[in-house]
Amino acid sequence: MMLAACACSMAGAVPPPAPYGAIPSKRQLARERMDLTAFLHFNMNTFTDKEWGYGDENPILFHPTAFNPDQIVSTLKRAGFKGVILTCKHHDGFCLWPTKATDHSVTHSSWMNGKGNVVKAISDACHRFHMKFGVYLSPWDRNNAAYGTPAYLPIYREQLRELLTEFGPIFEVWFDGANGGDGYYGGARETRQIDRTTYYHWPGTWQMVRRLQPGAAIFSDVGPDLRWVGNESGYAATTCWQTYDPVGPNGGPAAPGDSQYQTAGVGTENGEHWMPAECDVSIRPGWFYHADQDGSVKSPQDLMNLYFESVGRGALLLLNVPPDRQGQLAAPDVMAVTQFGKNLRKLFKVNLAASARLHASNVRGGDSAAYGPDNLVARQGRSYWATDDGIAQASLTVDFGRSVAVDVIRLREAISLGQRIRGFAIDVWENSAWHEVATGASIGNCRLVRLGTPTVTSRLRLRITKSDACIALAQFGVYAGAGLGTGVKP
Ligand code: FUL
Repeated sequence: MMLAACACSMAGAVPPPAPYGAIPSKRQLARERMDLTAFLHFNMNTFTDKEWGYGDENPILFHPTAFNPDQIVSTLKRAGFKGVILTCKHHDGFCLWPTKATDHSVTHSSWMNGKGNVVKAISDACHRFHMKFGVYLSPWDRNNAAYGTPAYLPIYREQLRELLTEFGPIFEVWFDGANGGDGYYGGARETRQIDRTTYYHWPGTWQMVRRLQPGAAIFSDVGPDLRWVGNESGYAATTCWQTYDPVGPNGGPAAPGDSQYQTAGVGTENGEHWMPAECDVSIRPGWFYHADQDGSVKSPQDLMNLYFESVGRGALLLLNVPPDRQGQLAAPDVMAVTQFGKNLRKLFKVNLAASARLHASNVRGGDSAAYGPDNLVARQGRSYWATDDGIAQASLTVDFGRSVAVDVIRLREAISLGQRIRGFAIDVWENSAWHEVATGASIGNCRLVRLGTPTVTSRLRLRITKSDACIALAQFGVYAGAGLGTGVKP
């Protein structure tokens, strides 16, 4: 008894690693844990077969024939998505809820005699299916007569206020970067340009989000919580830092619309701001549903590749699955996301490292209970393997005790302590020697390594080759490809 008590108090005495550099806020941490979310591009364009409406569309055209929010949300839930973001207003200005801030909304649609409310229906379905709900409210409004003048800002903010106060908790607010150009503008039919840095008073708008929905992550080209990855194809750079310091034109402050195509995918190593990348991509060629694209839906294997190139590089995947004119997900999309979800679950079902013997070359303070490698395979909790201060290179050996087919390795840093690791390598034991099979630089929230060629081995080794502070790794997973075309077929 005495001894056990003594060991406990000694374990408690080893202090945790100090955080390093920029660290995530609570809302960013919660958002990063979601990994996979869905975008719903569903609005006027669905009915006009367009991608960008001009703003002069007659509201009566919005008329889903069999709107079924439960079908949409439950399909995505079953496939493993953790939340959905709805295009409550796209660039054409049509609002999917009965807003008081413009007449251009469902109130003037023939659908449900003007009594429909898509935002409420989808957010209610999300609550029913335990999915999180987020909103996209296009800053650019090609319908509104006031767009381009100072009178538009209060209108935009009022729409945002309604969205943030009438539909329960919001997990993400998506601010698009497309800004100004030609449009209907209340009948003026002209081109209007705005100064994207000053026009929307972004700091004030973001403050409003903070006040009304403190848990919501704010996305834009330049954060502040999540950054655009710089492409709409769904991939992050192979090395993708969680930190990013966007720079505006001429070195000034950066605003949404200041697309940083070249730098956003990589981020800023050791940057000042924690701002992980989000990869938005559509399951179809377009963002909105077009019947003639039913044959061009991405396959489950395409989706798996996207997952590896986004989530697997420390970014988030926001996959657009656009409802059709009925107001449901179309059959090819349902099939693709459902199979993708099954494949994902199958792939990550058994962590081979959980039943292996793990040995770390260094354990912080020698305290295995608090910082030992077994924490890497713990199912729950926020525990991690950590090394002593000053130990920035270390190795972890995984002994399976038998030959196993290995295809995918998943690493996660303890990101609440910042992004620390700058280099790693994976070795497999073959012919009585270690052979390096993969290397990388960034880990962050998640790093997936596909070994590519079938690898049957009894031992595996992870080497952290470079870290800016002592190592704090939260997860080490080893998975067989399960015949999913990711490599080994066991
Ligand atoms: C872009 C928009 O212009 C597209 O229509 C779409 O909404 C995409 C997600 O963002 O900037």
